[in-house]
Amino acid sequence: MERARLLEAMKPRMPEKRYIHTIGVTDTAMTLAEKFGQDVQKAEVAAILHDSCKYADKDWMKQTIIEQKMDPTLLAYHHELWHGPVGAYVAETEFGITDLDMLNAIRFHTTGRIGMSDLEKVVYIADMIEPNRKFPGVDELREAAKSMSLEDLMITCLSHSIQFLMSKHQPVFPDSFNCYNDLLLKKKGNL
Ligand code: DGI
Ligand code: FE
Ligand code: FE
Repeated sequence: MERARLLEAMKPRMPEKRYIHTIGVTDTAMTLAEKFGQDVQKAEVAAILHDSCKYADKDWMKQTIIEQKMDPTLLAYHHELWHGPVGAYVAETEFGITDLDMLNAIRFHTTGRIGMSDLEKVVYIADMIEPNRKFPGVDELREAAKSMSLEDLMITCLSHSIQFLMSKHQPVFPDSFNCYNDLLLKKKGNL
């Protein structure tokens, strides 16, 4: 079975706590995909693979970003931002994922981006609200997930992340701000 095979492949790549998070994201992403009319199997596989590079070697990730001609801006920002784009590369090259939507869901799961697809939003939100996450405000986000539209939920989760980073005076990757503005302007009907 694809799920079992892929989950087994994640085990040696991460500590147990992250593996448990991966299962939580997977189940949450499947529930959200079902709720919001998205492909449940695509959500499942993208979620299983989303943090495959969370503990990858930093120098190797840096080299991959350069060699694969990924956004060079990434290198100026915290290495935490590298595991999504590099994870998408690994999903394609090591796990044979060819579906662009699934690859983008992995690629942009940390930052969001302009023009996110619904599948990308599902994985982004699942990553934040899966049952093992513990941070102030997470219960409110879980509650919001019960009633809000996918768009409003994405705006709520993203603005929580951006505000958290800003409260600690950490740099915010431009894709996150651009995503935030894109979602709000589309909601207003200006785009
Ligand atoms: O990999 P996870 O922990 O499951 O979640 P994630 O992929 O959303 O990564 C969260 C980490 O990334 C967290 O330590 C905050 C950091 N992060 C997310 N967006 C930004 C960021 N750090 C900086 N400096 N700038 C960002 O825009
Ligand atoms: Fe992540
Ligand atoms: Fe994650």
